[in-house]
Amino acid sequence: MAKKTAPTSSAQKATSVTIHDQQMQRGPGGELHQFAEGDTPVLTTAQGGPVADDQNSLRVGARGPLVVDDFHFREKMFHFDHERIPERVVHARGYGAHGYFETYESLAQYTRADLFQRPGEKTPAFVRFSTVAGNKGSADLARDVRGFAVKIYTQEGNWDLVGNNIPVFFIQDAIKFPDLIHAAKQEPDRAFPQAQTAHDNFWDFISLTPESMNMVMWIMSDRTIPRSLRFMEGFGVHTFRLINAKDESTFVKFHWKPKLGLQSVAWNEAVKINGADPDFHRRDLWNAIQSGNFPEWELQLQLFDQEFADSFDFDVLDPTKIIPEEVLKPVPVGRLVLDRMPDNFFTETEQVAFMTQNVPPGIDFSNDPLLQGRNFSYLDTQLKRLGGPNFTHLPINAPKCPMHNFQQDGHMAMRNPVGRTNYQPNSHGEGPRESPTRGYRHFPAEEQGTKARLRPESFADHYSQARQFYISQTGAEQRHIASALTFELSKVEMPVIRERMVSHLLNIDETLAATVAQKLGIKPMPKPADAAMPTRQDLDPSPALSIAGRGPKRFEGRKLGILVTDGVDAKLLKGLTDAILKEKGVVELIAPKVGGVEASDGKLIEAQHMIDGGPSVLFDAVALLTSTAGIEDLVDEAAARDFVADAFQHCKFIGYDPSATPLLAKAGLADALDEGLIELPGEAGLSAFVAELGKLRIWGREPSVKLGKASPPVN
Ligand code: HDE
Repeated sequence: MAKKTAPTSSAQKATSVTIHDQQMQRGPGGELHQFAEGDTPVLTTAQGGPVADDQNSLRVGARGPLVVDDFHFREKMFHFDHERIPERVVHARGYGAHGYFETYESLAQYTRADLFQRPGEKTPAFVRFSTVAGNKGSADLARDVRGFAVKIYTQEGNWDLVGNNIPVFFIQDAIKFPDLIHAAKQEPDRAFPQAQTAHDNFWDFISLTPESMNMVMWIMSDRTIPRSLRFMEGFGVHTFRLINAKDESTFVKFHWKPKLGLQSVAWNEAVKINGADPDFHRRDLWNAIQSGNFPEWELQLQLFDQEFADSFDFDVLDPTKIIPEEVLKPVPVGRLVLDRMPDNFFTETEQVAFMTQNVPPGIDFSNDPLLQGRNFSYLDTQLKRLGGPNFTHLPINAPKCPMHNFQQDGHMAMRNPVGRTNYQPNSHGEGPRESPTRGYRHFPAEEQGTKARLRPESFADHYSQARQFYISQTGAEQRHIASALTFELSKVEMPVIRERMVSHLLNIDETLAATVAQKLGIKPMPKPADAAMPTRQDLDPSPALSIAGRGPKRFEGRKLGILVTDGVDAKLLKGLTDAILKEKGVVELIAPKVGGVEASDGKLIEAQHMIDGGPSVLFDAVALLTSTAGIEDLVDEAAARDFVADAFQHCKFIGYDPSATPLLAKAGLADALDEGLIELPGEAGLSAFVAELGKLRIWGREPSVKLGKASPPVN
């Protein structure tokens, strides 16, 4: 038996690796693999040639020039030089996961879409969440709309529902999209700010675009700073059509409702999370799925006919409007479960190509001008990003149902029709043919009118739903909107833009306008903006629009951070950990040293974070399980004080062992009498604490801690 030689180390001169027959094994496809050592496969070039030395380039003499014979070096470098593809022009930063969609009951009455026919059927899906404005490397907790793009691989073709976590949009006509995005992204001369709308260009465009006012209320609310991608709603935004086997149409709006409820962070917290963990959202999704806690959303449909559309307060084709859930109740029809992370981020999440025009038979478009414009745009963007027309050959984009057509060739063609016939009709009777019965049939809508550049009058009310959104929020949520507006506009240099925004706010809510104006120092109050239509005062609040109203009321899927020191009461720590796990929550320990602490029973307990690296912003609630001896070292640590002070100002529940009192005092909380500060030892303390955690936050505390200078007065 021949001996093999170990591969060279970087320090060594090149020596050859002997490949013996017995080191070759067959892979699943029958292909031969060479093995260098044990199970280690032999490194090869892209051509499959085995590589002897990947540490040293080929040269003449030890200190001589490199030579062009080195095809391995040339190929490796060539490939590296071409690793980047253009990032998405919008939604560049994103994170995806695989899963499935499961249908509850047959929807045959409304749609012939194959995935909705059979109860309990599971259809594979891929979801990509994203921010909009930031570049690929920007931080996760930017104040921004989140993309919620779902690709469902149905048996009759891929369905892409390319939605957002907000059900309305900024503009009514796709022709304004390039302007909106130019204004939102970094300003072109200075290339900042990154992933922020807090700058002149954005608010200049917005203040000159009254149709965006409803969306402005949504983006200034906590919806744009979600705690987790798992705690967000998703919306198809536009009105679509469902078409049944009799070619009858029902209008539909698509909603994804998170099983774990809605939750957002405080703005001051978002800013700190971006520093402490810029990958906060992707890490959270990764950890949840890898630990078997699969996030889940229910698909709910708002279904309506032409009669409802004609009688509704607003035009259902206007994407700056919602149909309140209290007016038209969404019907649950299935669930989306994410249960597998991609094997490779680039291959799947980066190369996935969503296109609004990907609809299977049974789902059709409405005349929403934004949707129609999108149907035109997405194909172009994929060509630019993925470099050729064959991006549907990539496994992440390829349908998972049989497919046949005569499209051929082009860059990177990975499959071509086989045989002589690559056209139809043909005399050979070969190849696929169209099917009028099974094929996609567009809804035969009657259309007529004069060709012109128009905006319908029915799109003219820009303030009524903005007001409705605002009055549907809790007091805390309203304060957050005022703070967000004040913060963003405080970054705007041109006073005229700030004043113009206040003029718009006057058409939405006078108190809101007055609060923002006062905080910005605007005097005297400007006049309300000219409005094409007066703001309706008769729209009822819609409780479904409040995040607080949609909280989970339980701690499931949330994270408790426990600050521990040497001497931590082992029984208390175990009791608390068990109670949280029972609630299906997660516990992470923060200690002065990441190596851990010695508990009261002498056992070593490892921590996940060192105090500097595990600030309380990373957790939904915190507990301080210290000992009298252990607390001494912590009291003077700025990171420990911030841990407690931040948890308090971000309105989190804080459970504490009495030995932590000096630290509470250092954080300025000695006299804080608050239902959210709970002393822990004893069964009663523990269960009271865990029971309270389901409330997630005590927003009522906020006015007393005054988050940042921009906080408006409590009203
Ligand atoms: Fe997009 N949008 N969009 N958009 N959009 C893109 O396609 C566009 C709009 C949305 O995770 C691009 O592949 C136009 C609304 C998501 O890969 C591009 C208009 C909504 C994603 C594009 C809109 C969205 C995109 C850029 C105005 C919510 C990320 C990269 C009519 C309903 C998908 C790409 C992913 C991506 C065009 C407006 C959602 C350029 C022209 C409204 C979630 O084609």
